[in-house]
This record gives sequence, C-alpha cells and structure tokens, in this order.
Amino acid sequence: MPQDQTPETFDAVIVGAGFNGLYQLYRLRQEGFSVRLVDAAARLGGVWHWNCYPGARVDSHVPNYEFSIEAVWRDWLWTERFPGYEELRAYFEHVDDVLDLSRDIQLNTRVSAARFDEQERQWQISTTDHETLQARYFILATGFASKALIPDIEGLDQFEGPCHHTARWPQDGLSFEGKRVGVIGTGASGVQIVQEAAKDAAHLTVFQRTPVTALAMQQRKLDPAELTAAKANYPEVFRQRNEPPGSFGDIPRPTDRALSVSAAERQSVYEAAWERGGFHFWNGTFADITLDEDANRTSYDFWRDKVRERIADPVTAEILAPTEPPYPFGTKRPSLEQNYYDVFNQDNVSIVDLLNDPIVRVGPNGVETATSQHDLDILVLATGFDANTGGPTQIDMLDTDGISLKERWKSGVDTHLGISVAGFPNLLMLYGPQSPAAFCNGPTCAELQGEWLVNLLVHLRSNDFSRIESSVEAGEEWTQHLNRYGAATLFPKADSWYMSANVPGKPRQLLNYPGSDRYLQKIAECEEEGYSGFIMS
Ligand code: NA7
Repeated sequence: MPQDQTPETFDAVIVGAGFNGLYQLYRLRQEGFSVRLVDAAARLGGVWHWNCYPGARVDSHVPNYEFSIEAVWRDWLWTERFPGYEELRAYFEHVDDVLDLSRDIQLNTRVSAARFDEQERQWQISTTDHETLQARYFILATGFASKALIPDIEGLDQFEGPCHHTARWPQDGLSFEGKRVGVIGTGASGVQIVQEAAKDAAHLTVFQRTPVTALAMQQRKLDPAELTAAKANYPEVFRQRNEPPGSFGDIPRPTDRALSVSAAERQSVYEAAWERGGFHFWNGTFADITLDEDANRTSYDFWRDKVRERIADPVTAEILAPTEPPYPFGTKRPSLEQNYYDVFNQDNVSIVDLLNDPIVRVGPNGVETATSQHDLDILVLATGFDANTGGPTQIDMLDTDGISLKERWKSGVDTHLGISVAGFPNLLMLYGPQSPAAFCNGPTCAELQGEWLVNLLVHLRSNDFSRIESSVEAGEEWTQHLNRYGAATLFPKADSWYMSANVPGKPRQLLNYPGSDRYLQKIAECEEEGYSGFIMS
C-alpha cells in the first residue's frame, strides 16, 4: 500500500505464526478484538517453516507438542512419537483449517520497524514491503530461535559449494548423496542433520566445539488405532500439562534427591527414564539434577557410560562423551538422538575436536583447521541462534526516549515478567526473553501465558485503558529475581544459549526462567494484584 494511504488499523498486530502467535490470534479474535498476524515465512508454523533441513524434528513427544483445543486434536493423528518437520507443517495446516486463522494472517511479510504514536496511543508498524499497519497493541511472538547465528569464521563467504545455516535451509532441499559434507555445530540441529548426512554422504566431517549430551529419543511409529484410543485420556493429559507443574503432562516431576537413594535404585531410575526416551532422562529422574553438582554428576556418568558403549574407537568416544563433564548435565539443552553415536563407527564419518584443533579459516574448497585441510562439497552451519533476544531486536523499535530496543539490551535484558519492557508502551511479548520460553513446551506456554495476555487485553478494554507500560522498577526487580533464581541452579555454569553465552559480546545473563510452574504463579500473582508493575491509563 502506498505510504500516503491511511494504514489499516487493528486492536492488535501480532508478529509470528508459530504456536504462540496463532493461539493469541485465535483467542483475541474470540474476544472480539480485531487482529492481524504477520509472518516473514511463506507458511504457518514458525520454526518449522525455516528449519527444513534433513532430519529436522521436534524434541517433545506426542501429545505434548500440540494445542489442547479438542476441535484441533480430535481429528489429528500423528504418525511418529517425535514428528518431523513435514508432519509438523501439515499439523499447522490442520490448525489453520479448524480454527480458520489464515483470513487474518499476512505471510511473506517481514516487520522491519515500529514506532509508538503517543498521541494516538498506537503502534505504526512498517514492513519491508513499505506497508504500514496501525495497532493499539503490538504483540511479539517471534520465538526464541528466529535469528540464525552465522559464525564469524574467516573466509566463510569464499566457500564455493552450497553453504547453508540449518535454519535457512533451501525449501526445495539439498541432496548429500556422494558429496563430501561438513557440519559445524553439534546442538540439536547438528545431531539431526549428522544422522541424515551419514546415510549417503561420500564423507561426513563433523566439527565439534562442545560435546552435546544427546539422549535416546526412543522414536517409534504410532499406531492409528492406539493413538485414537489414547485420546480418551487426552482431556486428563492436557489438564495435567496445563496445570502446575505443567509443561509435560506425562513426565511426573520427581521429588527424590539423587543421592538420597541407593546406587542400585538410582541406576534403575536412570535406566527406566532412558528407556522411556526423550526428555524423561533430563526432567524425570531426580529433583536436584540441575541444582546440585554431586547429584548432577551421577546423571552425567550414567549418560557417558551409556553412550560410550556404542562408540568403537576410544579416542572418538572421549571426544563425544568425555570422562569429565564439559558442563553440568542438562545445563545445555540435551538433544535427542536415534543413531548419532553409532554413525561415528562408519568409515564415511569423522569428527574434528575443535577444542584441540580449531578452525583457522574456510576457503573455496573446505575448512582449514590448525592441523589439517578438510575438503568439502557442502558446508552446513548448525551453529544455532541469537536466542531469545534475536527476534525482538531485529525490529527497529524506539522507546519513549528514542532509544532502540537493540541499544537498550546491549548491556543486558530488563523486562517485566518477560512480557513487557519499560519505555515501550503497548508492546507485549509472548515466549519472550526472561519468560520460561525454551524451558516450557511451546504449545503449553502459548496457551498458559497466552491466556494471561488475553485477560490483560480484556481488562484494559473493560476499563477503557488505552496505554500500558511496565515500570523501570518492575523490570529491575524481575531481572534481579531471575538472576537470583538462576544462581540457585547449575545453569550459570555452562556457556549455553540459555545464558546468552553462545553469541560473542552478548552480556552473560540467564534469559529463560527455569521453572514454568513458578513463573505461572508469578504472573497469576501479578494479575491478582491488579497487574502490579504495570502502569495503565
Ligand atoms: P545450538 O544448540 O545453539 O547448537 C549450536 C552448535 O553450534 C553448538 O554445538 C555450538 O558449539 C556450535 N557452534 C556455534 N558457533 C560455532 C563456531 N563459531 N564454531 C564452532 N561451533 C560453533 O543450536 P541448534 O540449532 O542445534 O539447536 C537450537 C535449539 O533450537 C534446540 O535445542 C531446540 O530447542 C530448538 P558450542 O556449544 O557453542 O561450543
């Protein structure tokens, strides 16, 4: 639309067509708000549009990673316990069909900037196509993994073959068959793509900086009859998921401490969790795994021994699963694997330990490390994200003093409840920095934090308020609370993206609230106190 025409005006503009943005659209519309949802991607699904590399799949098992809305789950059958990106994309189409969302969604549209008009109490939101939208409330549902992290490696742009970040994978695919493939990075994306590339690459070289503590996925095909029968219990499963402690309805929160039971009992708890697969081993063993170093060590040792028995070469085993923990178990996100450790026994797969043999540069033909040249046809960057803050700060937004959000957060993030930033009136975030985000299953958070936000907007409307802003003090208090809370855990001991430590120069700070139940309590208290920390007018 030409700039001189009057922009379309909405009660709310939402950015992001993942679980959070879609739920918010669905619910706000039900409450009678006019809403437009905008997403840069060509389809719904958020990360599942961008992450279409071979092997991309979710790490939450069925039925956790889906909406608890009966009209949506009733007729939807997953085929695998941990669905892959194609099936997830189909699920989002199903959600769209059932909830009739697309009529209020604008795809292929990237929001570039936003300014708050104090007079009108509205956000003016600009897109890269020079369109402007107006909205009273500007809601960011940009997720924690929307800005890919391209590593700063000398000569990376000189590489002559295809070179792609996993989250910017070509939508029409890329074959590894008969190619010499290099993968930099061994987080969840690296693990998944390595398993696929090992199948048909002529040679696969994995460049590992920090070992991942990948857990047995225990993937399996789902039988439609079995799944249909299981739905009889879905209301209860989702009730458990959506009530404290929440997150995964079928992983009961453990209460025992690891060292308060006998070694034999501990071993059997670990074995059982391992057999159940997925995050059971991370979240479902003992209460103090991410709190106490001695307890933590017992889980690391179990993991290490479990993994090492599958790796033939002792040197490779020490690189992949070192005798001493590289960081406390579980303080970097444990990926899920199917045959990750086995592929290193194949003749066509090798690993480079970057801690001892760092990358010096990338050249036209491959990667040069301190000791060797690795010739490659394809280079994969599985190097992760500018997590948590990358989404919001990609939008050029100014606070009431004219300072950009990016500038404001250069020295550290300061939000109220991970939802609002002082100086940015009527800007609200879902799944944002300093909320549980990556510690809370996406759809669960979308529904629980999402409902809270819907209530807030209804409250503002019924009180004839048109402006809401959190106070500076509330932001400082929340940051201190989160820092204190985090300091009582082992999370600060790892250089993880939870700690913002994966991006050079980013202030070290825990950006995900470790405890979705406690968080839910906090936002409920805020609401009960008439939205404490917020100034409404
Ligand atoms: P992650 O988990 O951030 O993994 C990124 C990997 O890339 C990790 O192994 C990093 O090593 C490595 N990395 C990053 N930069 C470099 C450079 N410059 N050189 C070598 N290696 C590097 O991202 P994923 O995409 O795998 O997963 C993200 C999450 O999204 C996932 O857990 C799901 O929850 C969804 P490091 O550990 O920093 O030493």
